[in-house]
Amino acid sequence: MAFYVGFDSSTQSLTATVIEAGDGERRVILDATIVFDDALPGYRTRHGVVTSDGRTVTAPPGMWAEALDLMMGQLRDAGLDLRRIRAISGAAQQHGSVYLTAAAAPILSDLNPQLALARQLDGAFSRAMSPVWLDCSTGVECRALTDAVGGDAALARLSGSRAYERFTAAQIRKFAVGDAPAYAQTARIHLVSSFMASLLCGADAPVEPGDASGMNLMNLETHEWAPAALAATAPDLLRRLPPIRPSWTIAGVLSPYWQHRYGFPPARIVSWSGDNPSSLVGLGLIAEGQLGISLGTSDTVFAPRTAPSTDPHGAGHVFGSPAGGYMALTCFANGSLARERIRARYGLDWPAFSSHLSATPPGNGGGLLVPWFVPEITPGISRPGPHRYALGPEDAAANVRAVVEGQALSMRLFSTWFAPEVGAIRATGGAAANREILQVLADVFDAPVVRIAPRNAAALGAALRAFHADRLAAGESVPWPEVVAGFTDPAPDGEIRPRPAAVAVYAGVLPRYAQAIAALLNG
Ligand code: ADP
Ligand code: XUL
Repeated sequence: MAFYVGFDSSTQSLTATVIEAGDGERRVILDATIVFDDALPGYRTRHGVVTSDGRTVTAPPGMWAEALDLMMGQLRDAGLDLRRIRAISGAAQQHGSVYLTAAAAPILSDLNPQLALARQLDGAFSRAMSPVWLDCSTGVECRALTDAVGGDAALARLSGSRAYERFTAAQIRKFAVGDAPAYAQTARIHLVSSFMASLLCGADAPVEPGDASGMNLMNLETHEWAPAALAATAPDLLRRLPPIRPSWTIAGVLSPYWQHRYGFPPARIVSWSGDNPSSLVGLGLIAEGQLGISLGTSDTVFAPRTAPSTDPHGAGHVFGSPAGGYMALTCFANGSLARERIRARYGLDWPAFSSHLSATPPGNGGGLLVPWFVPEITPGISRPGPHRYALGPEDAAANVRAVVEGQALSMRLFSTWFAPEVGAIRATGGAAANREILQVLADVFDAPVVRIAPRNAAALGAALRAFHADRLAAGESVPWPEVVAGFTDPAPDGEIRPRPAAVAVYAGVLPRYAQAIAALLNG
């Protein structure tokens, strides 16, 4: 049977998930991760990024390329029968952008298999560092875009979101205005996703509607670049953007570099998507009704939607779904980074963090924490600072509970616009390994939380998308429920049920937490 590879090029790491799929057995056969800070220390990232002035957050695109090269070597060495790989796709952190010179296209199409990939990319980048989703340095650019397009509501109707600092339009504008000569040298602006796909095909890959809707540049309904948004962003932008093609587009085949360097076959390369849209597929959320929560570097809450209706309060997004239709999403910057701040402050490892959660009561005896350790996306807070209420900073256990409760309450509060009632939650991301954290989510949302067996839903979603697109290209349209069947079923020990007494406590805490946030926003 055929193998399909899915990558997840996320903030802190690159994961590859290989599945076997077809008519018979369906299983995950390999799952490998390269952590950027550990494997590639020469790039001097911390948690995969470089933060300069607290607001400008970037990453070196050469690091992502080098990680891909390392990972392809690991797949070769894993003892897989590479010849059975039929198609490859991927997911990447959303919104980040990669700026290529005119020299990039010939470099990518003519890579020397004797030499490492990253060494050959000199001259390919017109912007050395790529802005990533944690960046919040583009307030001025967001205002200019909003004014030009006719206000927050008009931009949200057009593109699925009001202007956001991390979205690609504002980042492109900052570069075009701040470094016009380098912008003039830019022949192509890729998303991280389409950049990675281009490395695999050795040619320019398209973007797809799921990830393109994180740019503030695409008309969400027609899936075309929106002329008004392009004009308000930067001069002569259209020719610098890749075409938008359906998510199941075959972007090309694996280039000779990978074939000769590692012995891969000319597998089909399917358009890469964003990590959240890909997680939607990897969690099996292909029909309305269930909620997904990803506890990665960011925390995100999302759900599939048939209509593109946006958040009336402007705090969330609507993206295209790579399975067709739409998805609603709310994103929090203070996810794992905030949990790790608390963990580091009290010198805890994850088991000790979990023990503190188990030893403290739901509601935390009234102690609350609004966990804005870094500038927050939802709600938009540019001046960070955690805010404690009836909570002493010296009590490690109470602070552990408070950070997790504050995050779960925020997730509940800011997802009611698309999920007023929650039937069940499917969880993924590094922190979904932590049962005690998931228990707090189950109690706050009053809904069971299930995990699926594969660890990384974004990479699994990419492998499933590769399978779907490969079959489609061969003339067989496999319905999505069949694509995900057998891969996204709840893990045997996976379900965490809400506890009625805790649910009642949180029903009382939620309005208090909402008031605290409202006061901070007004103050
Ligand atoms: P991303 O895909 O955004 O790079 P991941 O989904 O891989 O991030 O999650 C990485 C994070 O998971 C780490 O930064 C760490 O904080 C968190 N993590 C890992 N194990 C645990 C655990 N047992 N409990 C809580 N958090 C954990
Ligand atoms: C979503 C977002 C983050 C990144 C993280 O809008 O900004 O979840 O995709 O990888």
